[in-house]
Amino acid sequence: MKTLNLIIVLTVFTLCNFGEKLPVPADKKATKETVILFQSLYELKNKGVMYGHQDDLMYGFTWWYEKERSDTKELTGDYPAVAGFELGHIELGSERSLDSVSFVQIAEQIKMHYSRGGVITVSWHLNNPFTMQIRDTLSAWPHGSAWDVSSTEVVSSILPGGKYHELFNTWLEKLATFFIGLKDERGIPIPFIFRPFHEHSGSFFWWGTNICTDQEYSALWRYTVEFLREKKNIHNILYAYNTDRVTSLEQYMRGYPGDDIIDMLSLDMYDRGEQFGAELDNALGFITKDAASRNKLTALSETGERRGMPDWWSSVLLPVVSKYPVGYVLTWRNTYNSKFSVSGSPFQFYQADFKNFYNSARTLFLKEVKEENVYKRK
Ligand code: BMA
Repeated sequence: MKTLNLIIVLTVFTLCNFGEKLPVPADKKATKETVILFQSLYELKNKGVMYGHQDDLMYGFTWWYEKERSDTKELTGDYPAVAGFELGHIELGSERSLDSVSFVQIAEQIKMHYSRGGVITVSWHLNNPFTMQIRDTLSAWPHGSAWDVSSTEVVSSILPGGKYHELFNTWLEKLATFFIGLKDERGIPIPFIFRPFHEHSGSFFWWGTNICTDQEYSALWRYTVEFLREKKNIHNILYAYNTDRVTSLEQYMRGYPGDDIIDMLSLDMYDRGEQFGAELDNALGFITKDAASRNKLTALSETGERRGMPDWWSSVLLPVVSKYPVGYVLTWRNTYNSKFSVSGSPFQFYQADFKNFYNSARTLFLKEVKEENVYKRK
């Protein structure tokens, strides 16, 4: 009887412990800090939603690269928890991104945000490697850019065996070199979320649903991750799968590269009108549910307010993201425009309501996330 009791106690103990075990990143060789970041974010998504802002640390509506400056901080007194950065044109060997931001300065701010205890996410609007090669004297935007969807041969041309496969490898080499440079002062690689080939369900980038097959899209993802992970030995990246607006899980998952590649299921959705709240609710409902079943992170990785709506943050965005375990919401860049310096920032329009969003117990900005010590837990 005693032995039976002991067995029962031990079994219950083991099951409880097993139940508490936190999931790990897809990369089996992920660095210690990357595993801890993954697990911190996994738990944090049940506590609140982090606020993220693209290029927040690089420029604002009325200023350009001033080291400690941030539009978010100017409004709320705190930095965003998640800082977004864009690497478009790194593949060309350029010194500056497609948004004219210096890559050296991007690396500086990534290190800075990491040292402050914040979370980093990186996007990549890479050029079109296929159409870029076509001589076109009348060429005008979007010729050769990420937005050039004039050919359906792009993805197949850069996969192994394709005409531009070697060219694509040189692009990945340049990307890898930048990633390898992201180290802290002790030489420890800085963990970050990478969200390439984003908004797959749309057809406005050359990797979109109607421009390549689902198999090609998945192969592109797998090739890229394996290149960085296996060939370049980079193990400080969490990979975010991403689509634009979707109405079903089936649509969301088209081209999904696999749980051994992906760490985060993310969605981009901008408010284009009345139906947004219900559509976002529906999509976040099935995405967060599926993410839970796969032990993955979640995010609303790009969103933006409805034009002319001063209380969008508290009346539209917050109620929906509060319903689900969404890791972070990120709003896109405050495009620098010298004319705003004179006329004031367009941010002023929703300032008061952004503060409501900031003050909500559901939202997390940098100070709250810093306390969580997301890279180094006790
Ligand atoms: C887009 C726009 C572009 C920009 C790109 C990459 O959505 O903001 O102007 O070049 O993101 O940041």
